[in-house]
Amino acid sequence: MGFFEKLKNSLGKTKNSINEKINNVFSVFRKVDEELLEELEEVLIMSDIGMETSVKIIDSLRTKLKKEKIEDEENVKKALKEIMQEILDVAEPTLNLETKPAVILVVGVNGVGKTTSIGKIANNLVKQGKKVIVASADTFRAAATEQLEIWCERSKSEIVKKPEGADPASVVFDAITRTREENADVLIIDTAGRLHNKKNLMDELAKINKVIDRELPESSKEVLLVLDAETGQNAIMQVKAFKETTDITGIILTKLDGTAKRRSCDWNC
Ligand SMILES: Nc1nc2c(ncn2[C@@H]2O[C@H](COP(=O)(O)OP(=O)(O)O)[C@@H](O)[C@H]2O)c(=O)[nH]1
Ligand SMILES: [Mg+2]
Repeated sequence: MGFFEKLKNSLGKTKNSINEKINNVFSVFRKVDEELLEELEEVLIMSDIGMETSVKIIDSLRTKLKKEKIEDEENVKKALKEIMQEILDVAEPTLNLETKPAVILVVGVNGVGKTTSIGKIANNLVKQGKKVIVASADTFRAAATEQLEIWCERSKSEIVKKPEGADPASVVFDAITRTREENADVLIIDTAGRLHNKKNLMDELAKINKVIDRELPESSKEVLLVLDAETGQNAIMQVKAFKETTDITGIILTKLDGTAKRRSCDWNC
């Protein structure tokens, strides 16, 4: 993926316009001058990168262009890319998946986007050539497993499931067995998120964690808490609740596109 492509993807709402706007500025490129730098700064600010960061990026660009005596369009673009890459850190967020197998446990309340995010992660990992097993430990509703199955088909990863109502930790146990048999690279675990029965949910997660730690003590383990970007204050409550039982290693922020309530295929296909 090209740099601006990555940037587009990481900026949610602004994604369609930034590439175009930067190209527009360069399409009338004549020479390096304050006007050019101001226009670029404006594009960045308008693209929600934030005033402070935008100013920082352009200040660095100004210094670099001067110091390295860069005057042609191509190298100005290149310098801008490098600086943005450094300051925005738009490289793919890296998961610690050093061991084989590695485990990703995905937690969060109902409807935040756990299953959807798992579909995307599985897809990315498979594209990188990894073998992925997905455990459907949301056994609360049969529909949850069906939804995950669709994502697994799309991403070409294998699902391990049990009938509705089965013990989630036992699904995880089976999935670990399957991961070993298949010599898979990554095991991703989908979990239930109903909070109206918080104690049950947390007990369930504790049990899942126990199985992972017992069966795969040497494995890298990411515990990703999924939060809906539109949740506001309640997100803090959610972090607190999950932190009690699980050592969260990362957060997935969903629905940054601001179009919640649409069905999965509308925004992703
Ligand atoms: N607009 C938008 N919708 C999302 C996103 N992630 C998930 N959804 C939708 O939110 C709903 C719940 O997602 P799901 O993955 O089933 O959540 P789960 O209950 O945490 O597994 C579905 O309709 C998804 O299509 C996102 O990033 N943007
Ligand atoms: Mg789900």
